[in-house]
Amino acid sequence: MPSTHRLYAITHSLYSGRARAYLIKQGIAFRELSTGHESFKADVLPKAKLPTIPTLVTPTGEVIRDGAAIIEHFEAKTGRPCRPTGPRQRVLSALFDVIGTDGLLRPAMHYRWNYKDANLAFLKYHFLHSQRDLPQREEKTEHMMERMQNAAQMFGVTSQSMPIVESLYLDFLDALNSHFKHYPYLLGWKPCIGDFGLLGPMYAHLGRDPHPAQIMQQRATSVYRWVERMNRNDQDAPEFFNPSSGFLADDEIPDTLVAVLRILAEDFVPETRSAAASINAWLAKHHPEDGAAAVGRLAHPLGNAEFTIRNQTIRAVAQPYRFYLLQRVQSVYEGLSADEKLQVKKLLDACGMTEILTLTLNKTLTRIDNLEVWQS
Ligand SMILES: N[C@@H](CCC(=O)N[C@@H](CS)C(=O)NCC(=O)O)C(=O)O
Repeated sequence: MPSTHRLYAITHSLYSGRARAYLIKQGIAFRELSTGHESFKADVLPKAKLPTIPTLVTPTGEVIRDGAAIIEHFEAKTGRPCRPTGPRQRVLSALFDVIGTDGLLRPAMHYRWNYKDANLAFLKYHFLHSQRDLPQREEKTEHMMERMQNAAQMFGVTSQSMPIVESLYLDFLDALNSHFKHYPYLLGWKPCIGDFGLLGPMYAHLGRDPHPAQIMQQRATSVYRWVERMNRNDQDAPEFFNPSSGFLADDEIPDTLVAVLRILAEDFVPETRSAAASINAWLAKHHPEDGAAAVGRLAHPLGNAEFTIRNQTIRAVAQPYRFYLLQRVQSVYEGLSADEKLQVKKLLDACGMTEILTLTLNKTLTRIDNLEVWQS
């Protein structure tokens, strides 16, 4: 029996970056393998249900597919070191997890696939080497890369929307850079769940592909340092001369973080509102049974979100996974006392994010046997 965890992942994958950083930060020993490894199809996939990465195999053989589930597996066993206890910090940590996992796919896909001159050779290396050296490796690589190139368009990047996608991302990057000049992590001196979610798009795509990595290095060095820091086991904060430990005291939320969220709210809120309406219309029409798969290859397309930001209409695929994670934010809020709810509402008002508390689907999403499924 193997004595260490196996993480099926790959360097250039968005969701892998989130789980990998968690394992590194928590000091959990693991060996990373690509899904091209023969053990994946034979031993792991039957239990993982979908061929997505990251997928973890524990030393006892348990298979956990999905980054959020991998992190939850360890958090539940170790007293939740990455979940803040203060109500405001707890809500923002969970919110950054949703935004990172689902809210920044547009700039991530755009800066990867729409700057081919700078990025293509680098990407080709990674897509090619995620597979074993079998006869059809070249054709398979072409096919995989072609499929992913449509992703930018699916998430709403067109020649008309491109300038808005870029200006929104650069405003966000500048604001995040101002925050990381003051603190090494989102909520102070150690990473919270939200740091790991946010790292997804900020590592493999925006912090590592040649063109966006150069933007980050040159324009937002403190963000670039955070990306590096999130992939190291220690605190890695030598530029802070009086470092503390833990989350900020007294449930403090720095103004710099409010400024970041105000920018993120510009598309996150209207997109979530429209995606909820679209998926709810799909639910009303299709009445999926309890237990039916809600995401991934087993699900049918559920429609699009359409919304206008900075005078530009954007049309992007509506994904239930956003609501799977948003449910967590909403359930943290529901569990608070009346006084705590007031504090959180005041904070979300300042961030332009209050509406996310009430944007829900008409069915719940839950996880059974490594799949997100619908439930009444
Ligand atoms: N909800 C999953 C999504 C994972 C996911 O979609 N991963 C991508 C790579 S970044 C993948 O495996 N795509 C392959 C496919 O969908 O066939 C998670 O958060 O782990």
